[in-house]
Amino acid sequence: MYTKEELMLRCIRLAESGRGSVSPNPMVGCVIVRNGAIVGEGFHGKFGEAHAEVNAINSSTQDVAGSDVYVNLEPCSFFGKTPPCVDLLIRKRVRKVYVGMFDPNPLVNGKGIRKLTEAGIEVEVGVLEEEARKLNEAFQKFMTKKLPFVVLKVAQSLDGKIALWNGKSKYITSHESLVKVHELRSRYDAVLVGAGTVREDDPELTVRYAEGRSPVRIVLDGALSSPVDSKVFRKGRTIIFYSSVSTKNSKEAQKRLRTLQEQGVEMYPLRSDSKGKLSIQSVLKRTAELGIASVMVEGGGDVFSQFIRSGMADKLHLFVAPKILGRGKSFADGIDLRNLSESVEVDGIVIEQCGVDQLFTGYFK
Ligand code: AOF
Ligand code: ZN
Repeated sequence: MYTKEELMLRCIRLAESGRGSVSPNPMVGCVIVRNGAIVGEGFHGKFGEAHAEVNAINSSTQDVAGSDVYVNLEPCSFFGKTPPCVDLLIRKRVRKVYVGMFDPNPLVNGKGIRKLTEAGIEVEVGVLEEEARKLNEAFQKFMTKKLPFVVLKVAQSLDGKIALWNGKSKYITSHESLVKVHELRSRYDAVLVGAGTVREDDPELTVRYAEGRSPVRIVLDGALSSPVDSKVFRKGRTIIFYSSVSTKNSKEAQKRLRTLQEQGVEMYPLRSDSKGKLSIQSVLKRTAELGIASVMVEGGGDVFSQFIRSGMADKLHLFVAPKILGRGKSFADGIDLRNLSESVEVDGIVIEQCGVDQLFTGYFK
């Protein structure tokens, strides 16, 4: 006999198989149990395709009438790209549905559970709720705030430097950390860097040292100053956000704009301050409108500081290499506080070893 927690954990593991291909939909897994045995299981595998419950029912080796259904997200109750899962569960006359968490999608949010209950199906909500929420933390933010989940990925030395005084920063951390970074890139919808990082490091921002697909690349380039032959513009989907104001009267910027467009780069003008610095709020709003539910920010220092100052960063992955770089740049140099009481707090830090480095993961309060 399995416990309900074991079965929900199985749903979460199954759900993770959809990572990288279901966004901006949530990751969902489903297990069907009859007389104490698992008779069917499935997961949502691709955006626009069948939901976890449908796949689990279709995979079942037995009639599912009278069975217990485990699913990490409340079954949906509306016609989206697919018909409502609750209708299917009711039609199949299942006995009880164990749910990890409510669906934050306002089109569902409690309606799925109500419909099941009204049809006489028992429902228990909140099995491994914390784990279920963590799995779909990006979906939760995207659904409720209409903004992407924002993760800062920083690599620094023991003395807190992300680059030398002359800007050199490639590579501070170990090979194991590099592999981990590529794994992280494969999890998030997009990675974002500032034009300075494109100029200094010429990164590809693809997934090469881990399994999985490469993310969309986003470059914040207010003045459109990135070299048009940068690696980030060569393959895959790349987006540039630039300032409509600071590029308007520059012939040079207009020329780059056309060249990059011809290269297939997606270009979007945004609001900026008088110096051409883009508003983080408009960057994120536009990103969400493009259907991108999570973004990992990879630098540089100005960009990290801007995101922290905006209060719109959700999560931090901080790699710390056992080295001292001396005079150099920190990822938070752009934050200028007068009182310790204003310090930015990071919650629930977990520390992992990555080769000789340590990875600190936590959440901005
Ligand atoms: C479920 N099971 O496996 C998933 C659910 O456009 P659609 O039809 O794919 O609907 C997407 C919405 O359905 C999504 O925003 C979320 O509310 C829910 N996702 N629900 O019962 C699943 N992926
Ligand atoms: Zn569904």
